[in-house]
Amino acid sequence: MSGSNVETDAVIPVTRPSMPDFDTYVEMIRPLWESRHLSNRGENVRALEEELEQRLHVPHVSLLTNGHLALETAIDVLGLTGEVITTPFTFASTTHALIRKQITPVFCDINPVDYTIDVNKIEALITERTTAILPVHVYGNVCDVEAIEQLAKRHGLRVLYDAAHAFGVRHDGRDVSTFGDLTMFSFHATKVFHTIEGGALTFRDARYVEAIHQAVNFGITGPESVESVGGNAKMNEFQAAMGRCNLPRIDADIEKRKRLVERYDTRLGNASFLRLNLRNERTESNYAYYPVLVTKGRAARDDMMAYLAQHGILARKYFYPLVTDFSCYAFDASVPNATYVSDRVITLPLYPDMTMEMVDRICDVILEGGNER
Ligand code: T4K
Repeated sequence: MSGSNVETDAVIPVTRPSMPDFDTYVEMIRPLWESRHLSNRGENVRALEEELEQRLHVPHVSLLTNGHLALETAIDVLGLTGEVITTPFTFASTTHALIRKQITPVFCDINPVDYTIDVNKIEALITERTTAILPVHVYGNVCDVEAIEQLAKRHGLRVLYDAAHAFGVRHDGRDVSTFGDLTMFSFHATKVFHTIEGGALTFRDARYVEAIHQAVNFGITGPESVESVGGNAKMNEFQAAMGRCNLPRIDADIEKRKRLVERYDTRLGNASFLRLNLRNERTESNYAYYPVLVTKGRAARDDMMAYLAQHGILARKYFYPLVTDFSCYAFDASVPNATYVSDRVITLPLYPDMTMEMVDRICDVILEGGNER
């Protein structure tokens, strides 16, 4: 077999953070040496919240130190208890946040089309202990937000979206930040938009503003007043400065991602042993990830992963194992679609600094070796 190999070609990671111009960042943080205001809602945090409200067309953005603490904070602010219906096809954080807040996760299967929560299976899981639904816009694929809203209304449930993958995604022209009671974003280094580490909660209802401020800063409301038992989940000024440098670059980054995705689609579209991520025509994607399913099954997928690694291509299995199979949990849940997808998925490298030649190299390797697997 010809094709690239690890001896001759550089390693390609699954992702690499997009970085602003170094001097631009230095200029952004230079005033901090003068002001010494490094944390606790400084100028950059307040400015970035406003800039994000404009960018995402959402009335309220609250910044937090990371996406996971944003989820835990949202659970507190919404007053969730009892059971919450969620998906097993996600990063550990989604379920961990529930468990760490003494909530029982109830796992709903995903739909086999876009891998988001199967809205036809939610209702059967609702009990008198259910307080909310926690769906995930996995890979930036938007959940069936209309059906979820109707279900939540009918049963008096809250909706907290995990939009860690969905920064800047629009559905029917509406930004994902505006759905549900609260939406959580991750601004981790590996995300489409990042603040090194970071996260946000977005929402339309102004009464959450004060509740979140208290929850992320020990419940402090003034120099001599502490009104609630909050924690510490504040974003600092260096994180926010990184976000302010990255935000003006985000559209160009998404455009670069789009072109790379189109190339992958063209090159891999006819590979009989793969199933590509189907994009919904109603959704404007951010092209956050490039998942493919190796249709034959888990052994073929694992073989393909090893073969890619031999060629210096460090793909990942986002998300395998399913949360329900983590050794810290081992939940007994019937989630056949999630199991099917998790056993077959590979997320291929995708980040704005990638070149078309790198995509071609990855596709050459896959197409040359794929049929043998
Ligand atoms: N909900 C969902 C659905 C999520 O996907 C996540 C996070 C969360 C909630 C929680 O949000 P945060 O609390 O993280 O804000 C990575 C990320 O660490 C994690 O943020 C992300 N999801 C998850 C999908 O991916 P790992 O364990 O795969 O990261 P790691 O260190 O193996 O890095 C992946 C690749 O990125 C490597 O090839 C190296 C490269 N990389 C990574 C970092 C951290 C860099 O080039 N530079 C870097 O600084 O979890």
